Amino acid sequence: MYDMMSRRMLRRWSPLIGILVLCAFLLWQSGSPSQVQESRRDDWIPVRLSKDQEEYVDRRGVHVVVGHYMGDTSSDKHPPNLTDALLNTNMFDPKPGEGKDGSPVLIPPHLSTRMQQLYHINRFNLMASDRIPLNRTLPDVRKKRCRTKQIDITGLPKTSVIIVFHNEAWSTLLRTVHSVINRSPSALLQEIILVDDASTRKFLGADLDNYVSRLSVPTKVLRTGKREGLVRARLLGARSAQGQILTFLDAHCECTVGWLESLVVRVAADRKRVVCPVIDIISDDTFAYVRSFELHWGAFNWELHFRWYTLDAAELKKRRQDMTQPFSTPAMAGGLFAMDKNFFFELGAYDERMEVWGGENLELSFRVWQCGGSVEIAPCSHVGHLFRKSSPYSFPGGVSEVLYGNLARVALVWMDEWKEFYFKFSPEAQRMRDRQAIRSRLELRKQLHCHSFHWYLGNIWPQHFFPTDSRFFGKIKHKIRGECIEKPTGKGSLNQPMGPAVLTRCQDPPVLRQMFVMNLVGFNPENDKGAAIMTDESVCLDVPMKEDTSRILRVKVIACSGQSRQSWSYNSESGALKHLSSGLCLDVPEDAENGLTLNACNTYPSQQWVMESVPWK
Ligand code: UD2
Ligand code: MN
Repeated sequence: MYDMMSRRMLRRWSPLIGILVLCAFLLWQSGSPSQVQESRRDDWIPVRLSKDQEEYVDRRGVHVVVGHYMGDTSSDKHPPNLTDALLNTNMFDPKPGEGKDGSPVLIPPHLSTRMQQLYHINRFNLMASDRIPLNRTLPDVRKKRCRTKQIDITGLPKTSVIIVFHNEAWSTLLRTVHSVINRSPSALLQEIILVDDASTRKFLGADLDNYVSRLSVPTKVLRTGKREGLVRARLLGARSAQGQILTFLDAHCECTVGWLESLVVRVAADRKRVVCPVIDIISDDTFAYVRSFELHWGAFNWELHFRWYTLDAAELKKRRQDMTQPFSTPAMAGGLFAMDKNFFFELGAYDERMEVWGGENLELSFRVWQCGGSVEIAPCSHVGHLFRKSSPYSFPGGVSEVLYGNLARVALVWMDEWKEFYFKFSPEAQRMRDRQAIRSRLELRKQLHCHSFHWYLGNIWPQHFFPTDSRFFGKIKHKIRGECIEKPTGKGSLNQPMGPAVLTRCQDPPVLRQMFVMNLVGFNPENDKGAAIMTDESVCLDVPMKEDTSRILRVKVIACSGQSRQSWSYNSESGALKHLSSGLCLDVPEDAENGLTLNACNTYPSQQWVMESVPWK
């Protein structure tokens, strides 16, 4: 499905992805159910695996891949023996107690061939899903303080829950619906609106209509008629909603107790708030419910791919005072949020020219922040979402055209001069740039008197690693060798790029992996305040100091932390790059292939660097 997406990307990452997927598989195979349950604690940390993939790793090393893997596996194109008859059969066959309390489903070995065949239909373990009852129980995964803190729901407005889907499995779709009904206060639930985006599965027709007509909460199925994509499908749902608040969910979610109260109470108190739950993980292999880490917030990288980042030290300190308090996030994942209905429409709803999948989450995040609202995560609201490694459905118009067309729109309408930065380094988006009709969205932005993207970066995401006018942006070149510092391809425990800072041949035209950003304050040799040397994915040049200082100090690329050991200053006259906490200078050792080092500052050519600016707009 995502096959045309990005061969370039894939070629680079496929060995790594393969290994990690295999590890995940082997670990799941070897893990007993109790092990998986044990790991449902605060010790889950989100890590970035590759451009389009997120992964969670617990402290014992269990991997769960949870992002969008846009892969070109040949079986994607030729699913094994998936006949129309099979695709159109509802195989829901619940076994009492299966998946109880969010526990994993273990398929008996004699069914594994069948299980693997069915996996291709939705790109998750359909057989496992079909064995779990629609009203399976889930643990209360909230923090203790969330459980004891009662939310008074009297007088709170009602919400319409909107779920769009294209060819979703019966069991995942209806388990979403039942989890909403079972675990929401009925006083807050106006209705459930299912929007069928031109599904072709037979069981999603009259059978679904009949089924929902008997539910205890008013539930309707709207149908787009032709494939519209998730944006226009959600719009159809939103326009027909009766509730004062809109709550969106993907069609493969499971809500846990307290999820809705924590969202609604925040929107009710300030109608310009967009409130997201913490998104937990439903395993695509076992359907185990895995609690995720609460201390992350959403943003994006230089290529406008959504990313989770961990809270920095200052934020953490603030949060520690009350871990139940919602915290703001520069961007939302996109699928799960509550928002005042009138505010949604006043603000321009969604960009109707966005197709199928992708980009709408950033577009809405930018629009909300830049035009006077806010986006936050409510840590007492937990909803599980089934993350898949690849998308099971078609992308009419072409994967690349669809995704980069959507992202080009985001950049053109909201990112001001940073759109040039994006297009300069994203040829896929550049190709879509001139095809976008955006006049009405620009008019909307003007009418709403929205802030600039400069304001957004500075005020909403001060930790950002994008170039600005007051920052150096470009290559860091070794004067004598003529080579450039490059970001490592290895991944750290938080799955941001991590490894030694190495020198490689300077690329022209410039490439993102050789590009660094540094506040210009660091250029002043008189001013020893120093600055971080950052690059894409929020990583920085760092020197983990050793106790034994007689050992060689290697310079690494590690997640930016704001710590002093990531502070540098540059002397443009001598060419020295000084590491402030040690007072040592960046040097190239004999074994340069093992990475750069720190040494006592001297005037030798090996310590001379040229900061070579690259225009970014
Ligand atoms: C994430 C979001 C998703 C959306 C997407 C970017 C979460 C958990 N999920 O990807 O909501 O913001 O990023 O666009 O934050 N669908 C349609 N018609 C289509 C395509 C999809 O109705 O043409 C439905 C689909 O059945 C599902 C929902 O839209 O219910 C989201 O799609 P997804 O689950 O493939 O997206 P996901 O979770 O990978
Ligand atoms: Mn989804």
